[in-house]
Amino acid sequence: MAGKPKLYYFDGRGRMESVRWLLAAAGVEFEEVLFETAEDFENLIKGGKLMYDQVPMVEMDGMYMVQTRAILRYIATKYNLYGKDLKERAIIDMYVEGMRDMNDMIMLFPLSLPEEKQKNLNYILERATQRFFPVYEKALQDHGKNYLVGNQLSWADVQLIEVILMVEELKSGILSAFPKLQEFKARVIKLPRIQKFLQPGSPRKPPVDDASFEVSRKIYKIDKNLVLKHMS
Ligand code: GTS
Repeated sequence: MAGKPKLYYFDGRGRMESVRWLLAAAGVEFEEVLFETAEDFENLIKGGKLMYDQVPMVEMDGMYMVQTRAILRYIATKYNLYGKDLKERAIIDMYVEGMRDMNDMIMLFPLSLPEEKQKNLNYILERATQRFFPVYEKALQDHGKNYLVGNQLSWADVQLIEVILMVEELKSGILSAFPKLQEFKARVIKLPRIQKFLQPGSPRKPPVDDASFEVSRKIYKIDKNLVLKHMS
C-alpha cells in the first residue's frame, strides 16, 4: 500500500495551505517535512527532486509533484473533488482561479510596506466584497444547492471555505452582506473532515505574523523591496 503523501514546505501557510486543506477534505492523512532555515531549503534543492528548485513539493504516488495548481488538480481528480464531467471541471477551475487570486493577494499582503499596509488591506477587502464573493453568493443563490458545483463537495467549495476564513481573519463580519455564503460557511465547517481540520492540533497553519514572515523571508532570501517592485 502506498504511504502517506509527504508535504515539503516551510512551517507556514503560504502556497501549501490549500494543499493541506484539500487533502484534509479528502480525508487523506499526510506527513510534513517542514524546513526552518535557508540551509534546509538548500539541502532540499541539492536532493534534486524539486523540478524548478521551488516548493511546495508533494511526494505522492511515486511522484515528486511541484507547482501548486498541478498538485491541487491531481488531488482533486484523485479524490473525486473535481466535478463529474469536463464542463463541471471548467466551472470549478473558474471559481478556484478567482479564489486563488484572493489567496495570492492575502499571501503577499505581509510584504506591504508599512505605509502601504492599510491601502493594501482596503484593496483586498474591496476585491473580496465587490468582485469575488458576489460571484459565489450568486452561484449558490441561483442553483439553490448546498455546494458550488453539482450537488457535492468539490475543490471549489474547499478553496472557498479556506479563503472565506482567511478574509474573515482580516476583517470579521465581512460576510454580513452575503447570506448564502454565511449559510455555506456554517454548513461546510460542520462537515466532519473539515471540522477535524479546524480543530487545534491539526496540520492547519496559523495566520502569518511578523515573526513567521521573517522566517520565510530568510529561507527564500526574499528582498522585500524587489518583490514589491515586481508586484506593482
Ligand atoms: N508557481 C509556483 C507554485 O505555484 O508552486 C511558485 C512556487 C514558489 O514561488 N515557491 C516559493 C519558492 O520556492 C516558496 S513560497 O513562496 O511558496 O513560500 N521560492 C524560492 C525560489 O527560488 O523561487
